[in-house]
Amino acid sequence: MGIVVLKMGGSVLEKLPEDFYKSLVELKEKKICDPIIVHGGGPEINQALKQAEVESSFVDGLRITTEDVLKIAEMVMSGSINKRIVNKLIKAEGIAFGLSGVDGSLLQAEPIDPSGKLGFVGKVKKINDYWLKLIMEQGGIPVISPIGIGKEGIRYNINGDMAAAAVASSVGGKLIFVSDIPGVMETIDGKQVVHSKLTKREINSMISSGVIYGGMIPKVNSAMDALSAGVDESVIINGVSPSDLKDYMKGKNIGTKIVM
Ligand code: X2W
Repeated sequence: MGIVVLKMGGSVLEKLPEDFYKSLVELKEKKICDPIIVHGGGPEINQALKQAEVESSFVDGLRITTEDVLKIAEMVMSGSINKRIVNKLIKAEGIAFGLSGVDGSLLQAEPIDPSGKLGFVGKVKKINDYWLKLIMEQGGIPVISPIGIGKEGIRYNINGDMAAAAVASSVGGKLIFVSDIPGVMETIDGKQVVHSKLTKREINSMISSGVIYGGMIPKVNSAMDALSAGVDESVIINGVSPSDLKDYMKGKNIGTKIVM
């Protein structure tokens, strides 16, 4: 049974139907795959920061993380979102374990920018995937919040896409970016088409021409990084359509595959 790491970003979380969680539980029970969830939470962190009147800004898609920002990011992702996903999986009659990268030193991190300009933004240095294997062997689905732990107990805010790519590289699984669109789309001769496969070169030219833009850029970049780090397959699929995940697992041509 192959491992599948699913990255669920903050903007898609509330849109995923109950059926999506049921499909995940079923795939695990039928031993079709072993899912691991890595989630984000950008929009909810924004909201909580606004409420707390804490300023934050982004550099190249990464949130500059002061001590105050880190506290709120951890509270929102490890405290609230993580437990909500676990709850949804349990409601779908699955076994789910929520853990942050701090628990069991799961995501060992270091500053992404040694100059310190980004504050407590981390990148994954090493993964203690022993815990993930233990949970999976006992029938559980691990749900990971991307807060990492470094030297002397310093915690780091890690971009969710990057954390998911690191987990997938470490456990040697497929990496699925769960989105609310069917994949990378383009209008050709007045018709919207979904690209079923894109190479690194094609992606770079689509970024330069503006076909791939905004939040899709970090996604495709993380997908490409994951491939370079040894992940066998990276794909963007639509989680809002209940059949897409199952169809993808059945080997149908679903979503956009990113290849070298
Ligand atoms: C992200 C973590 C959450 C995230 C942040 O603070 O927003 C950094 O930027 P999405 O919903 O997957 O975008 N961390 C360092 O990645 O959320």
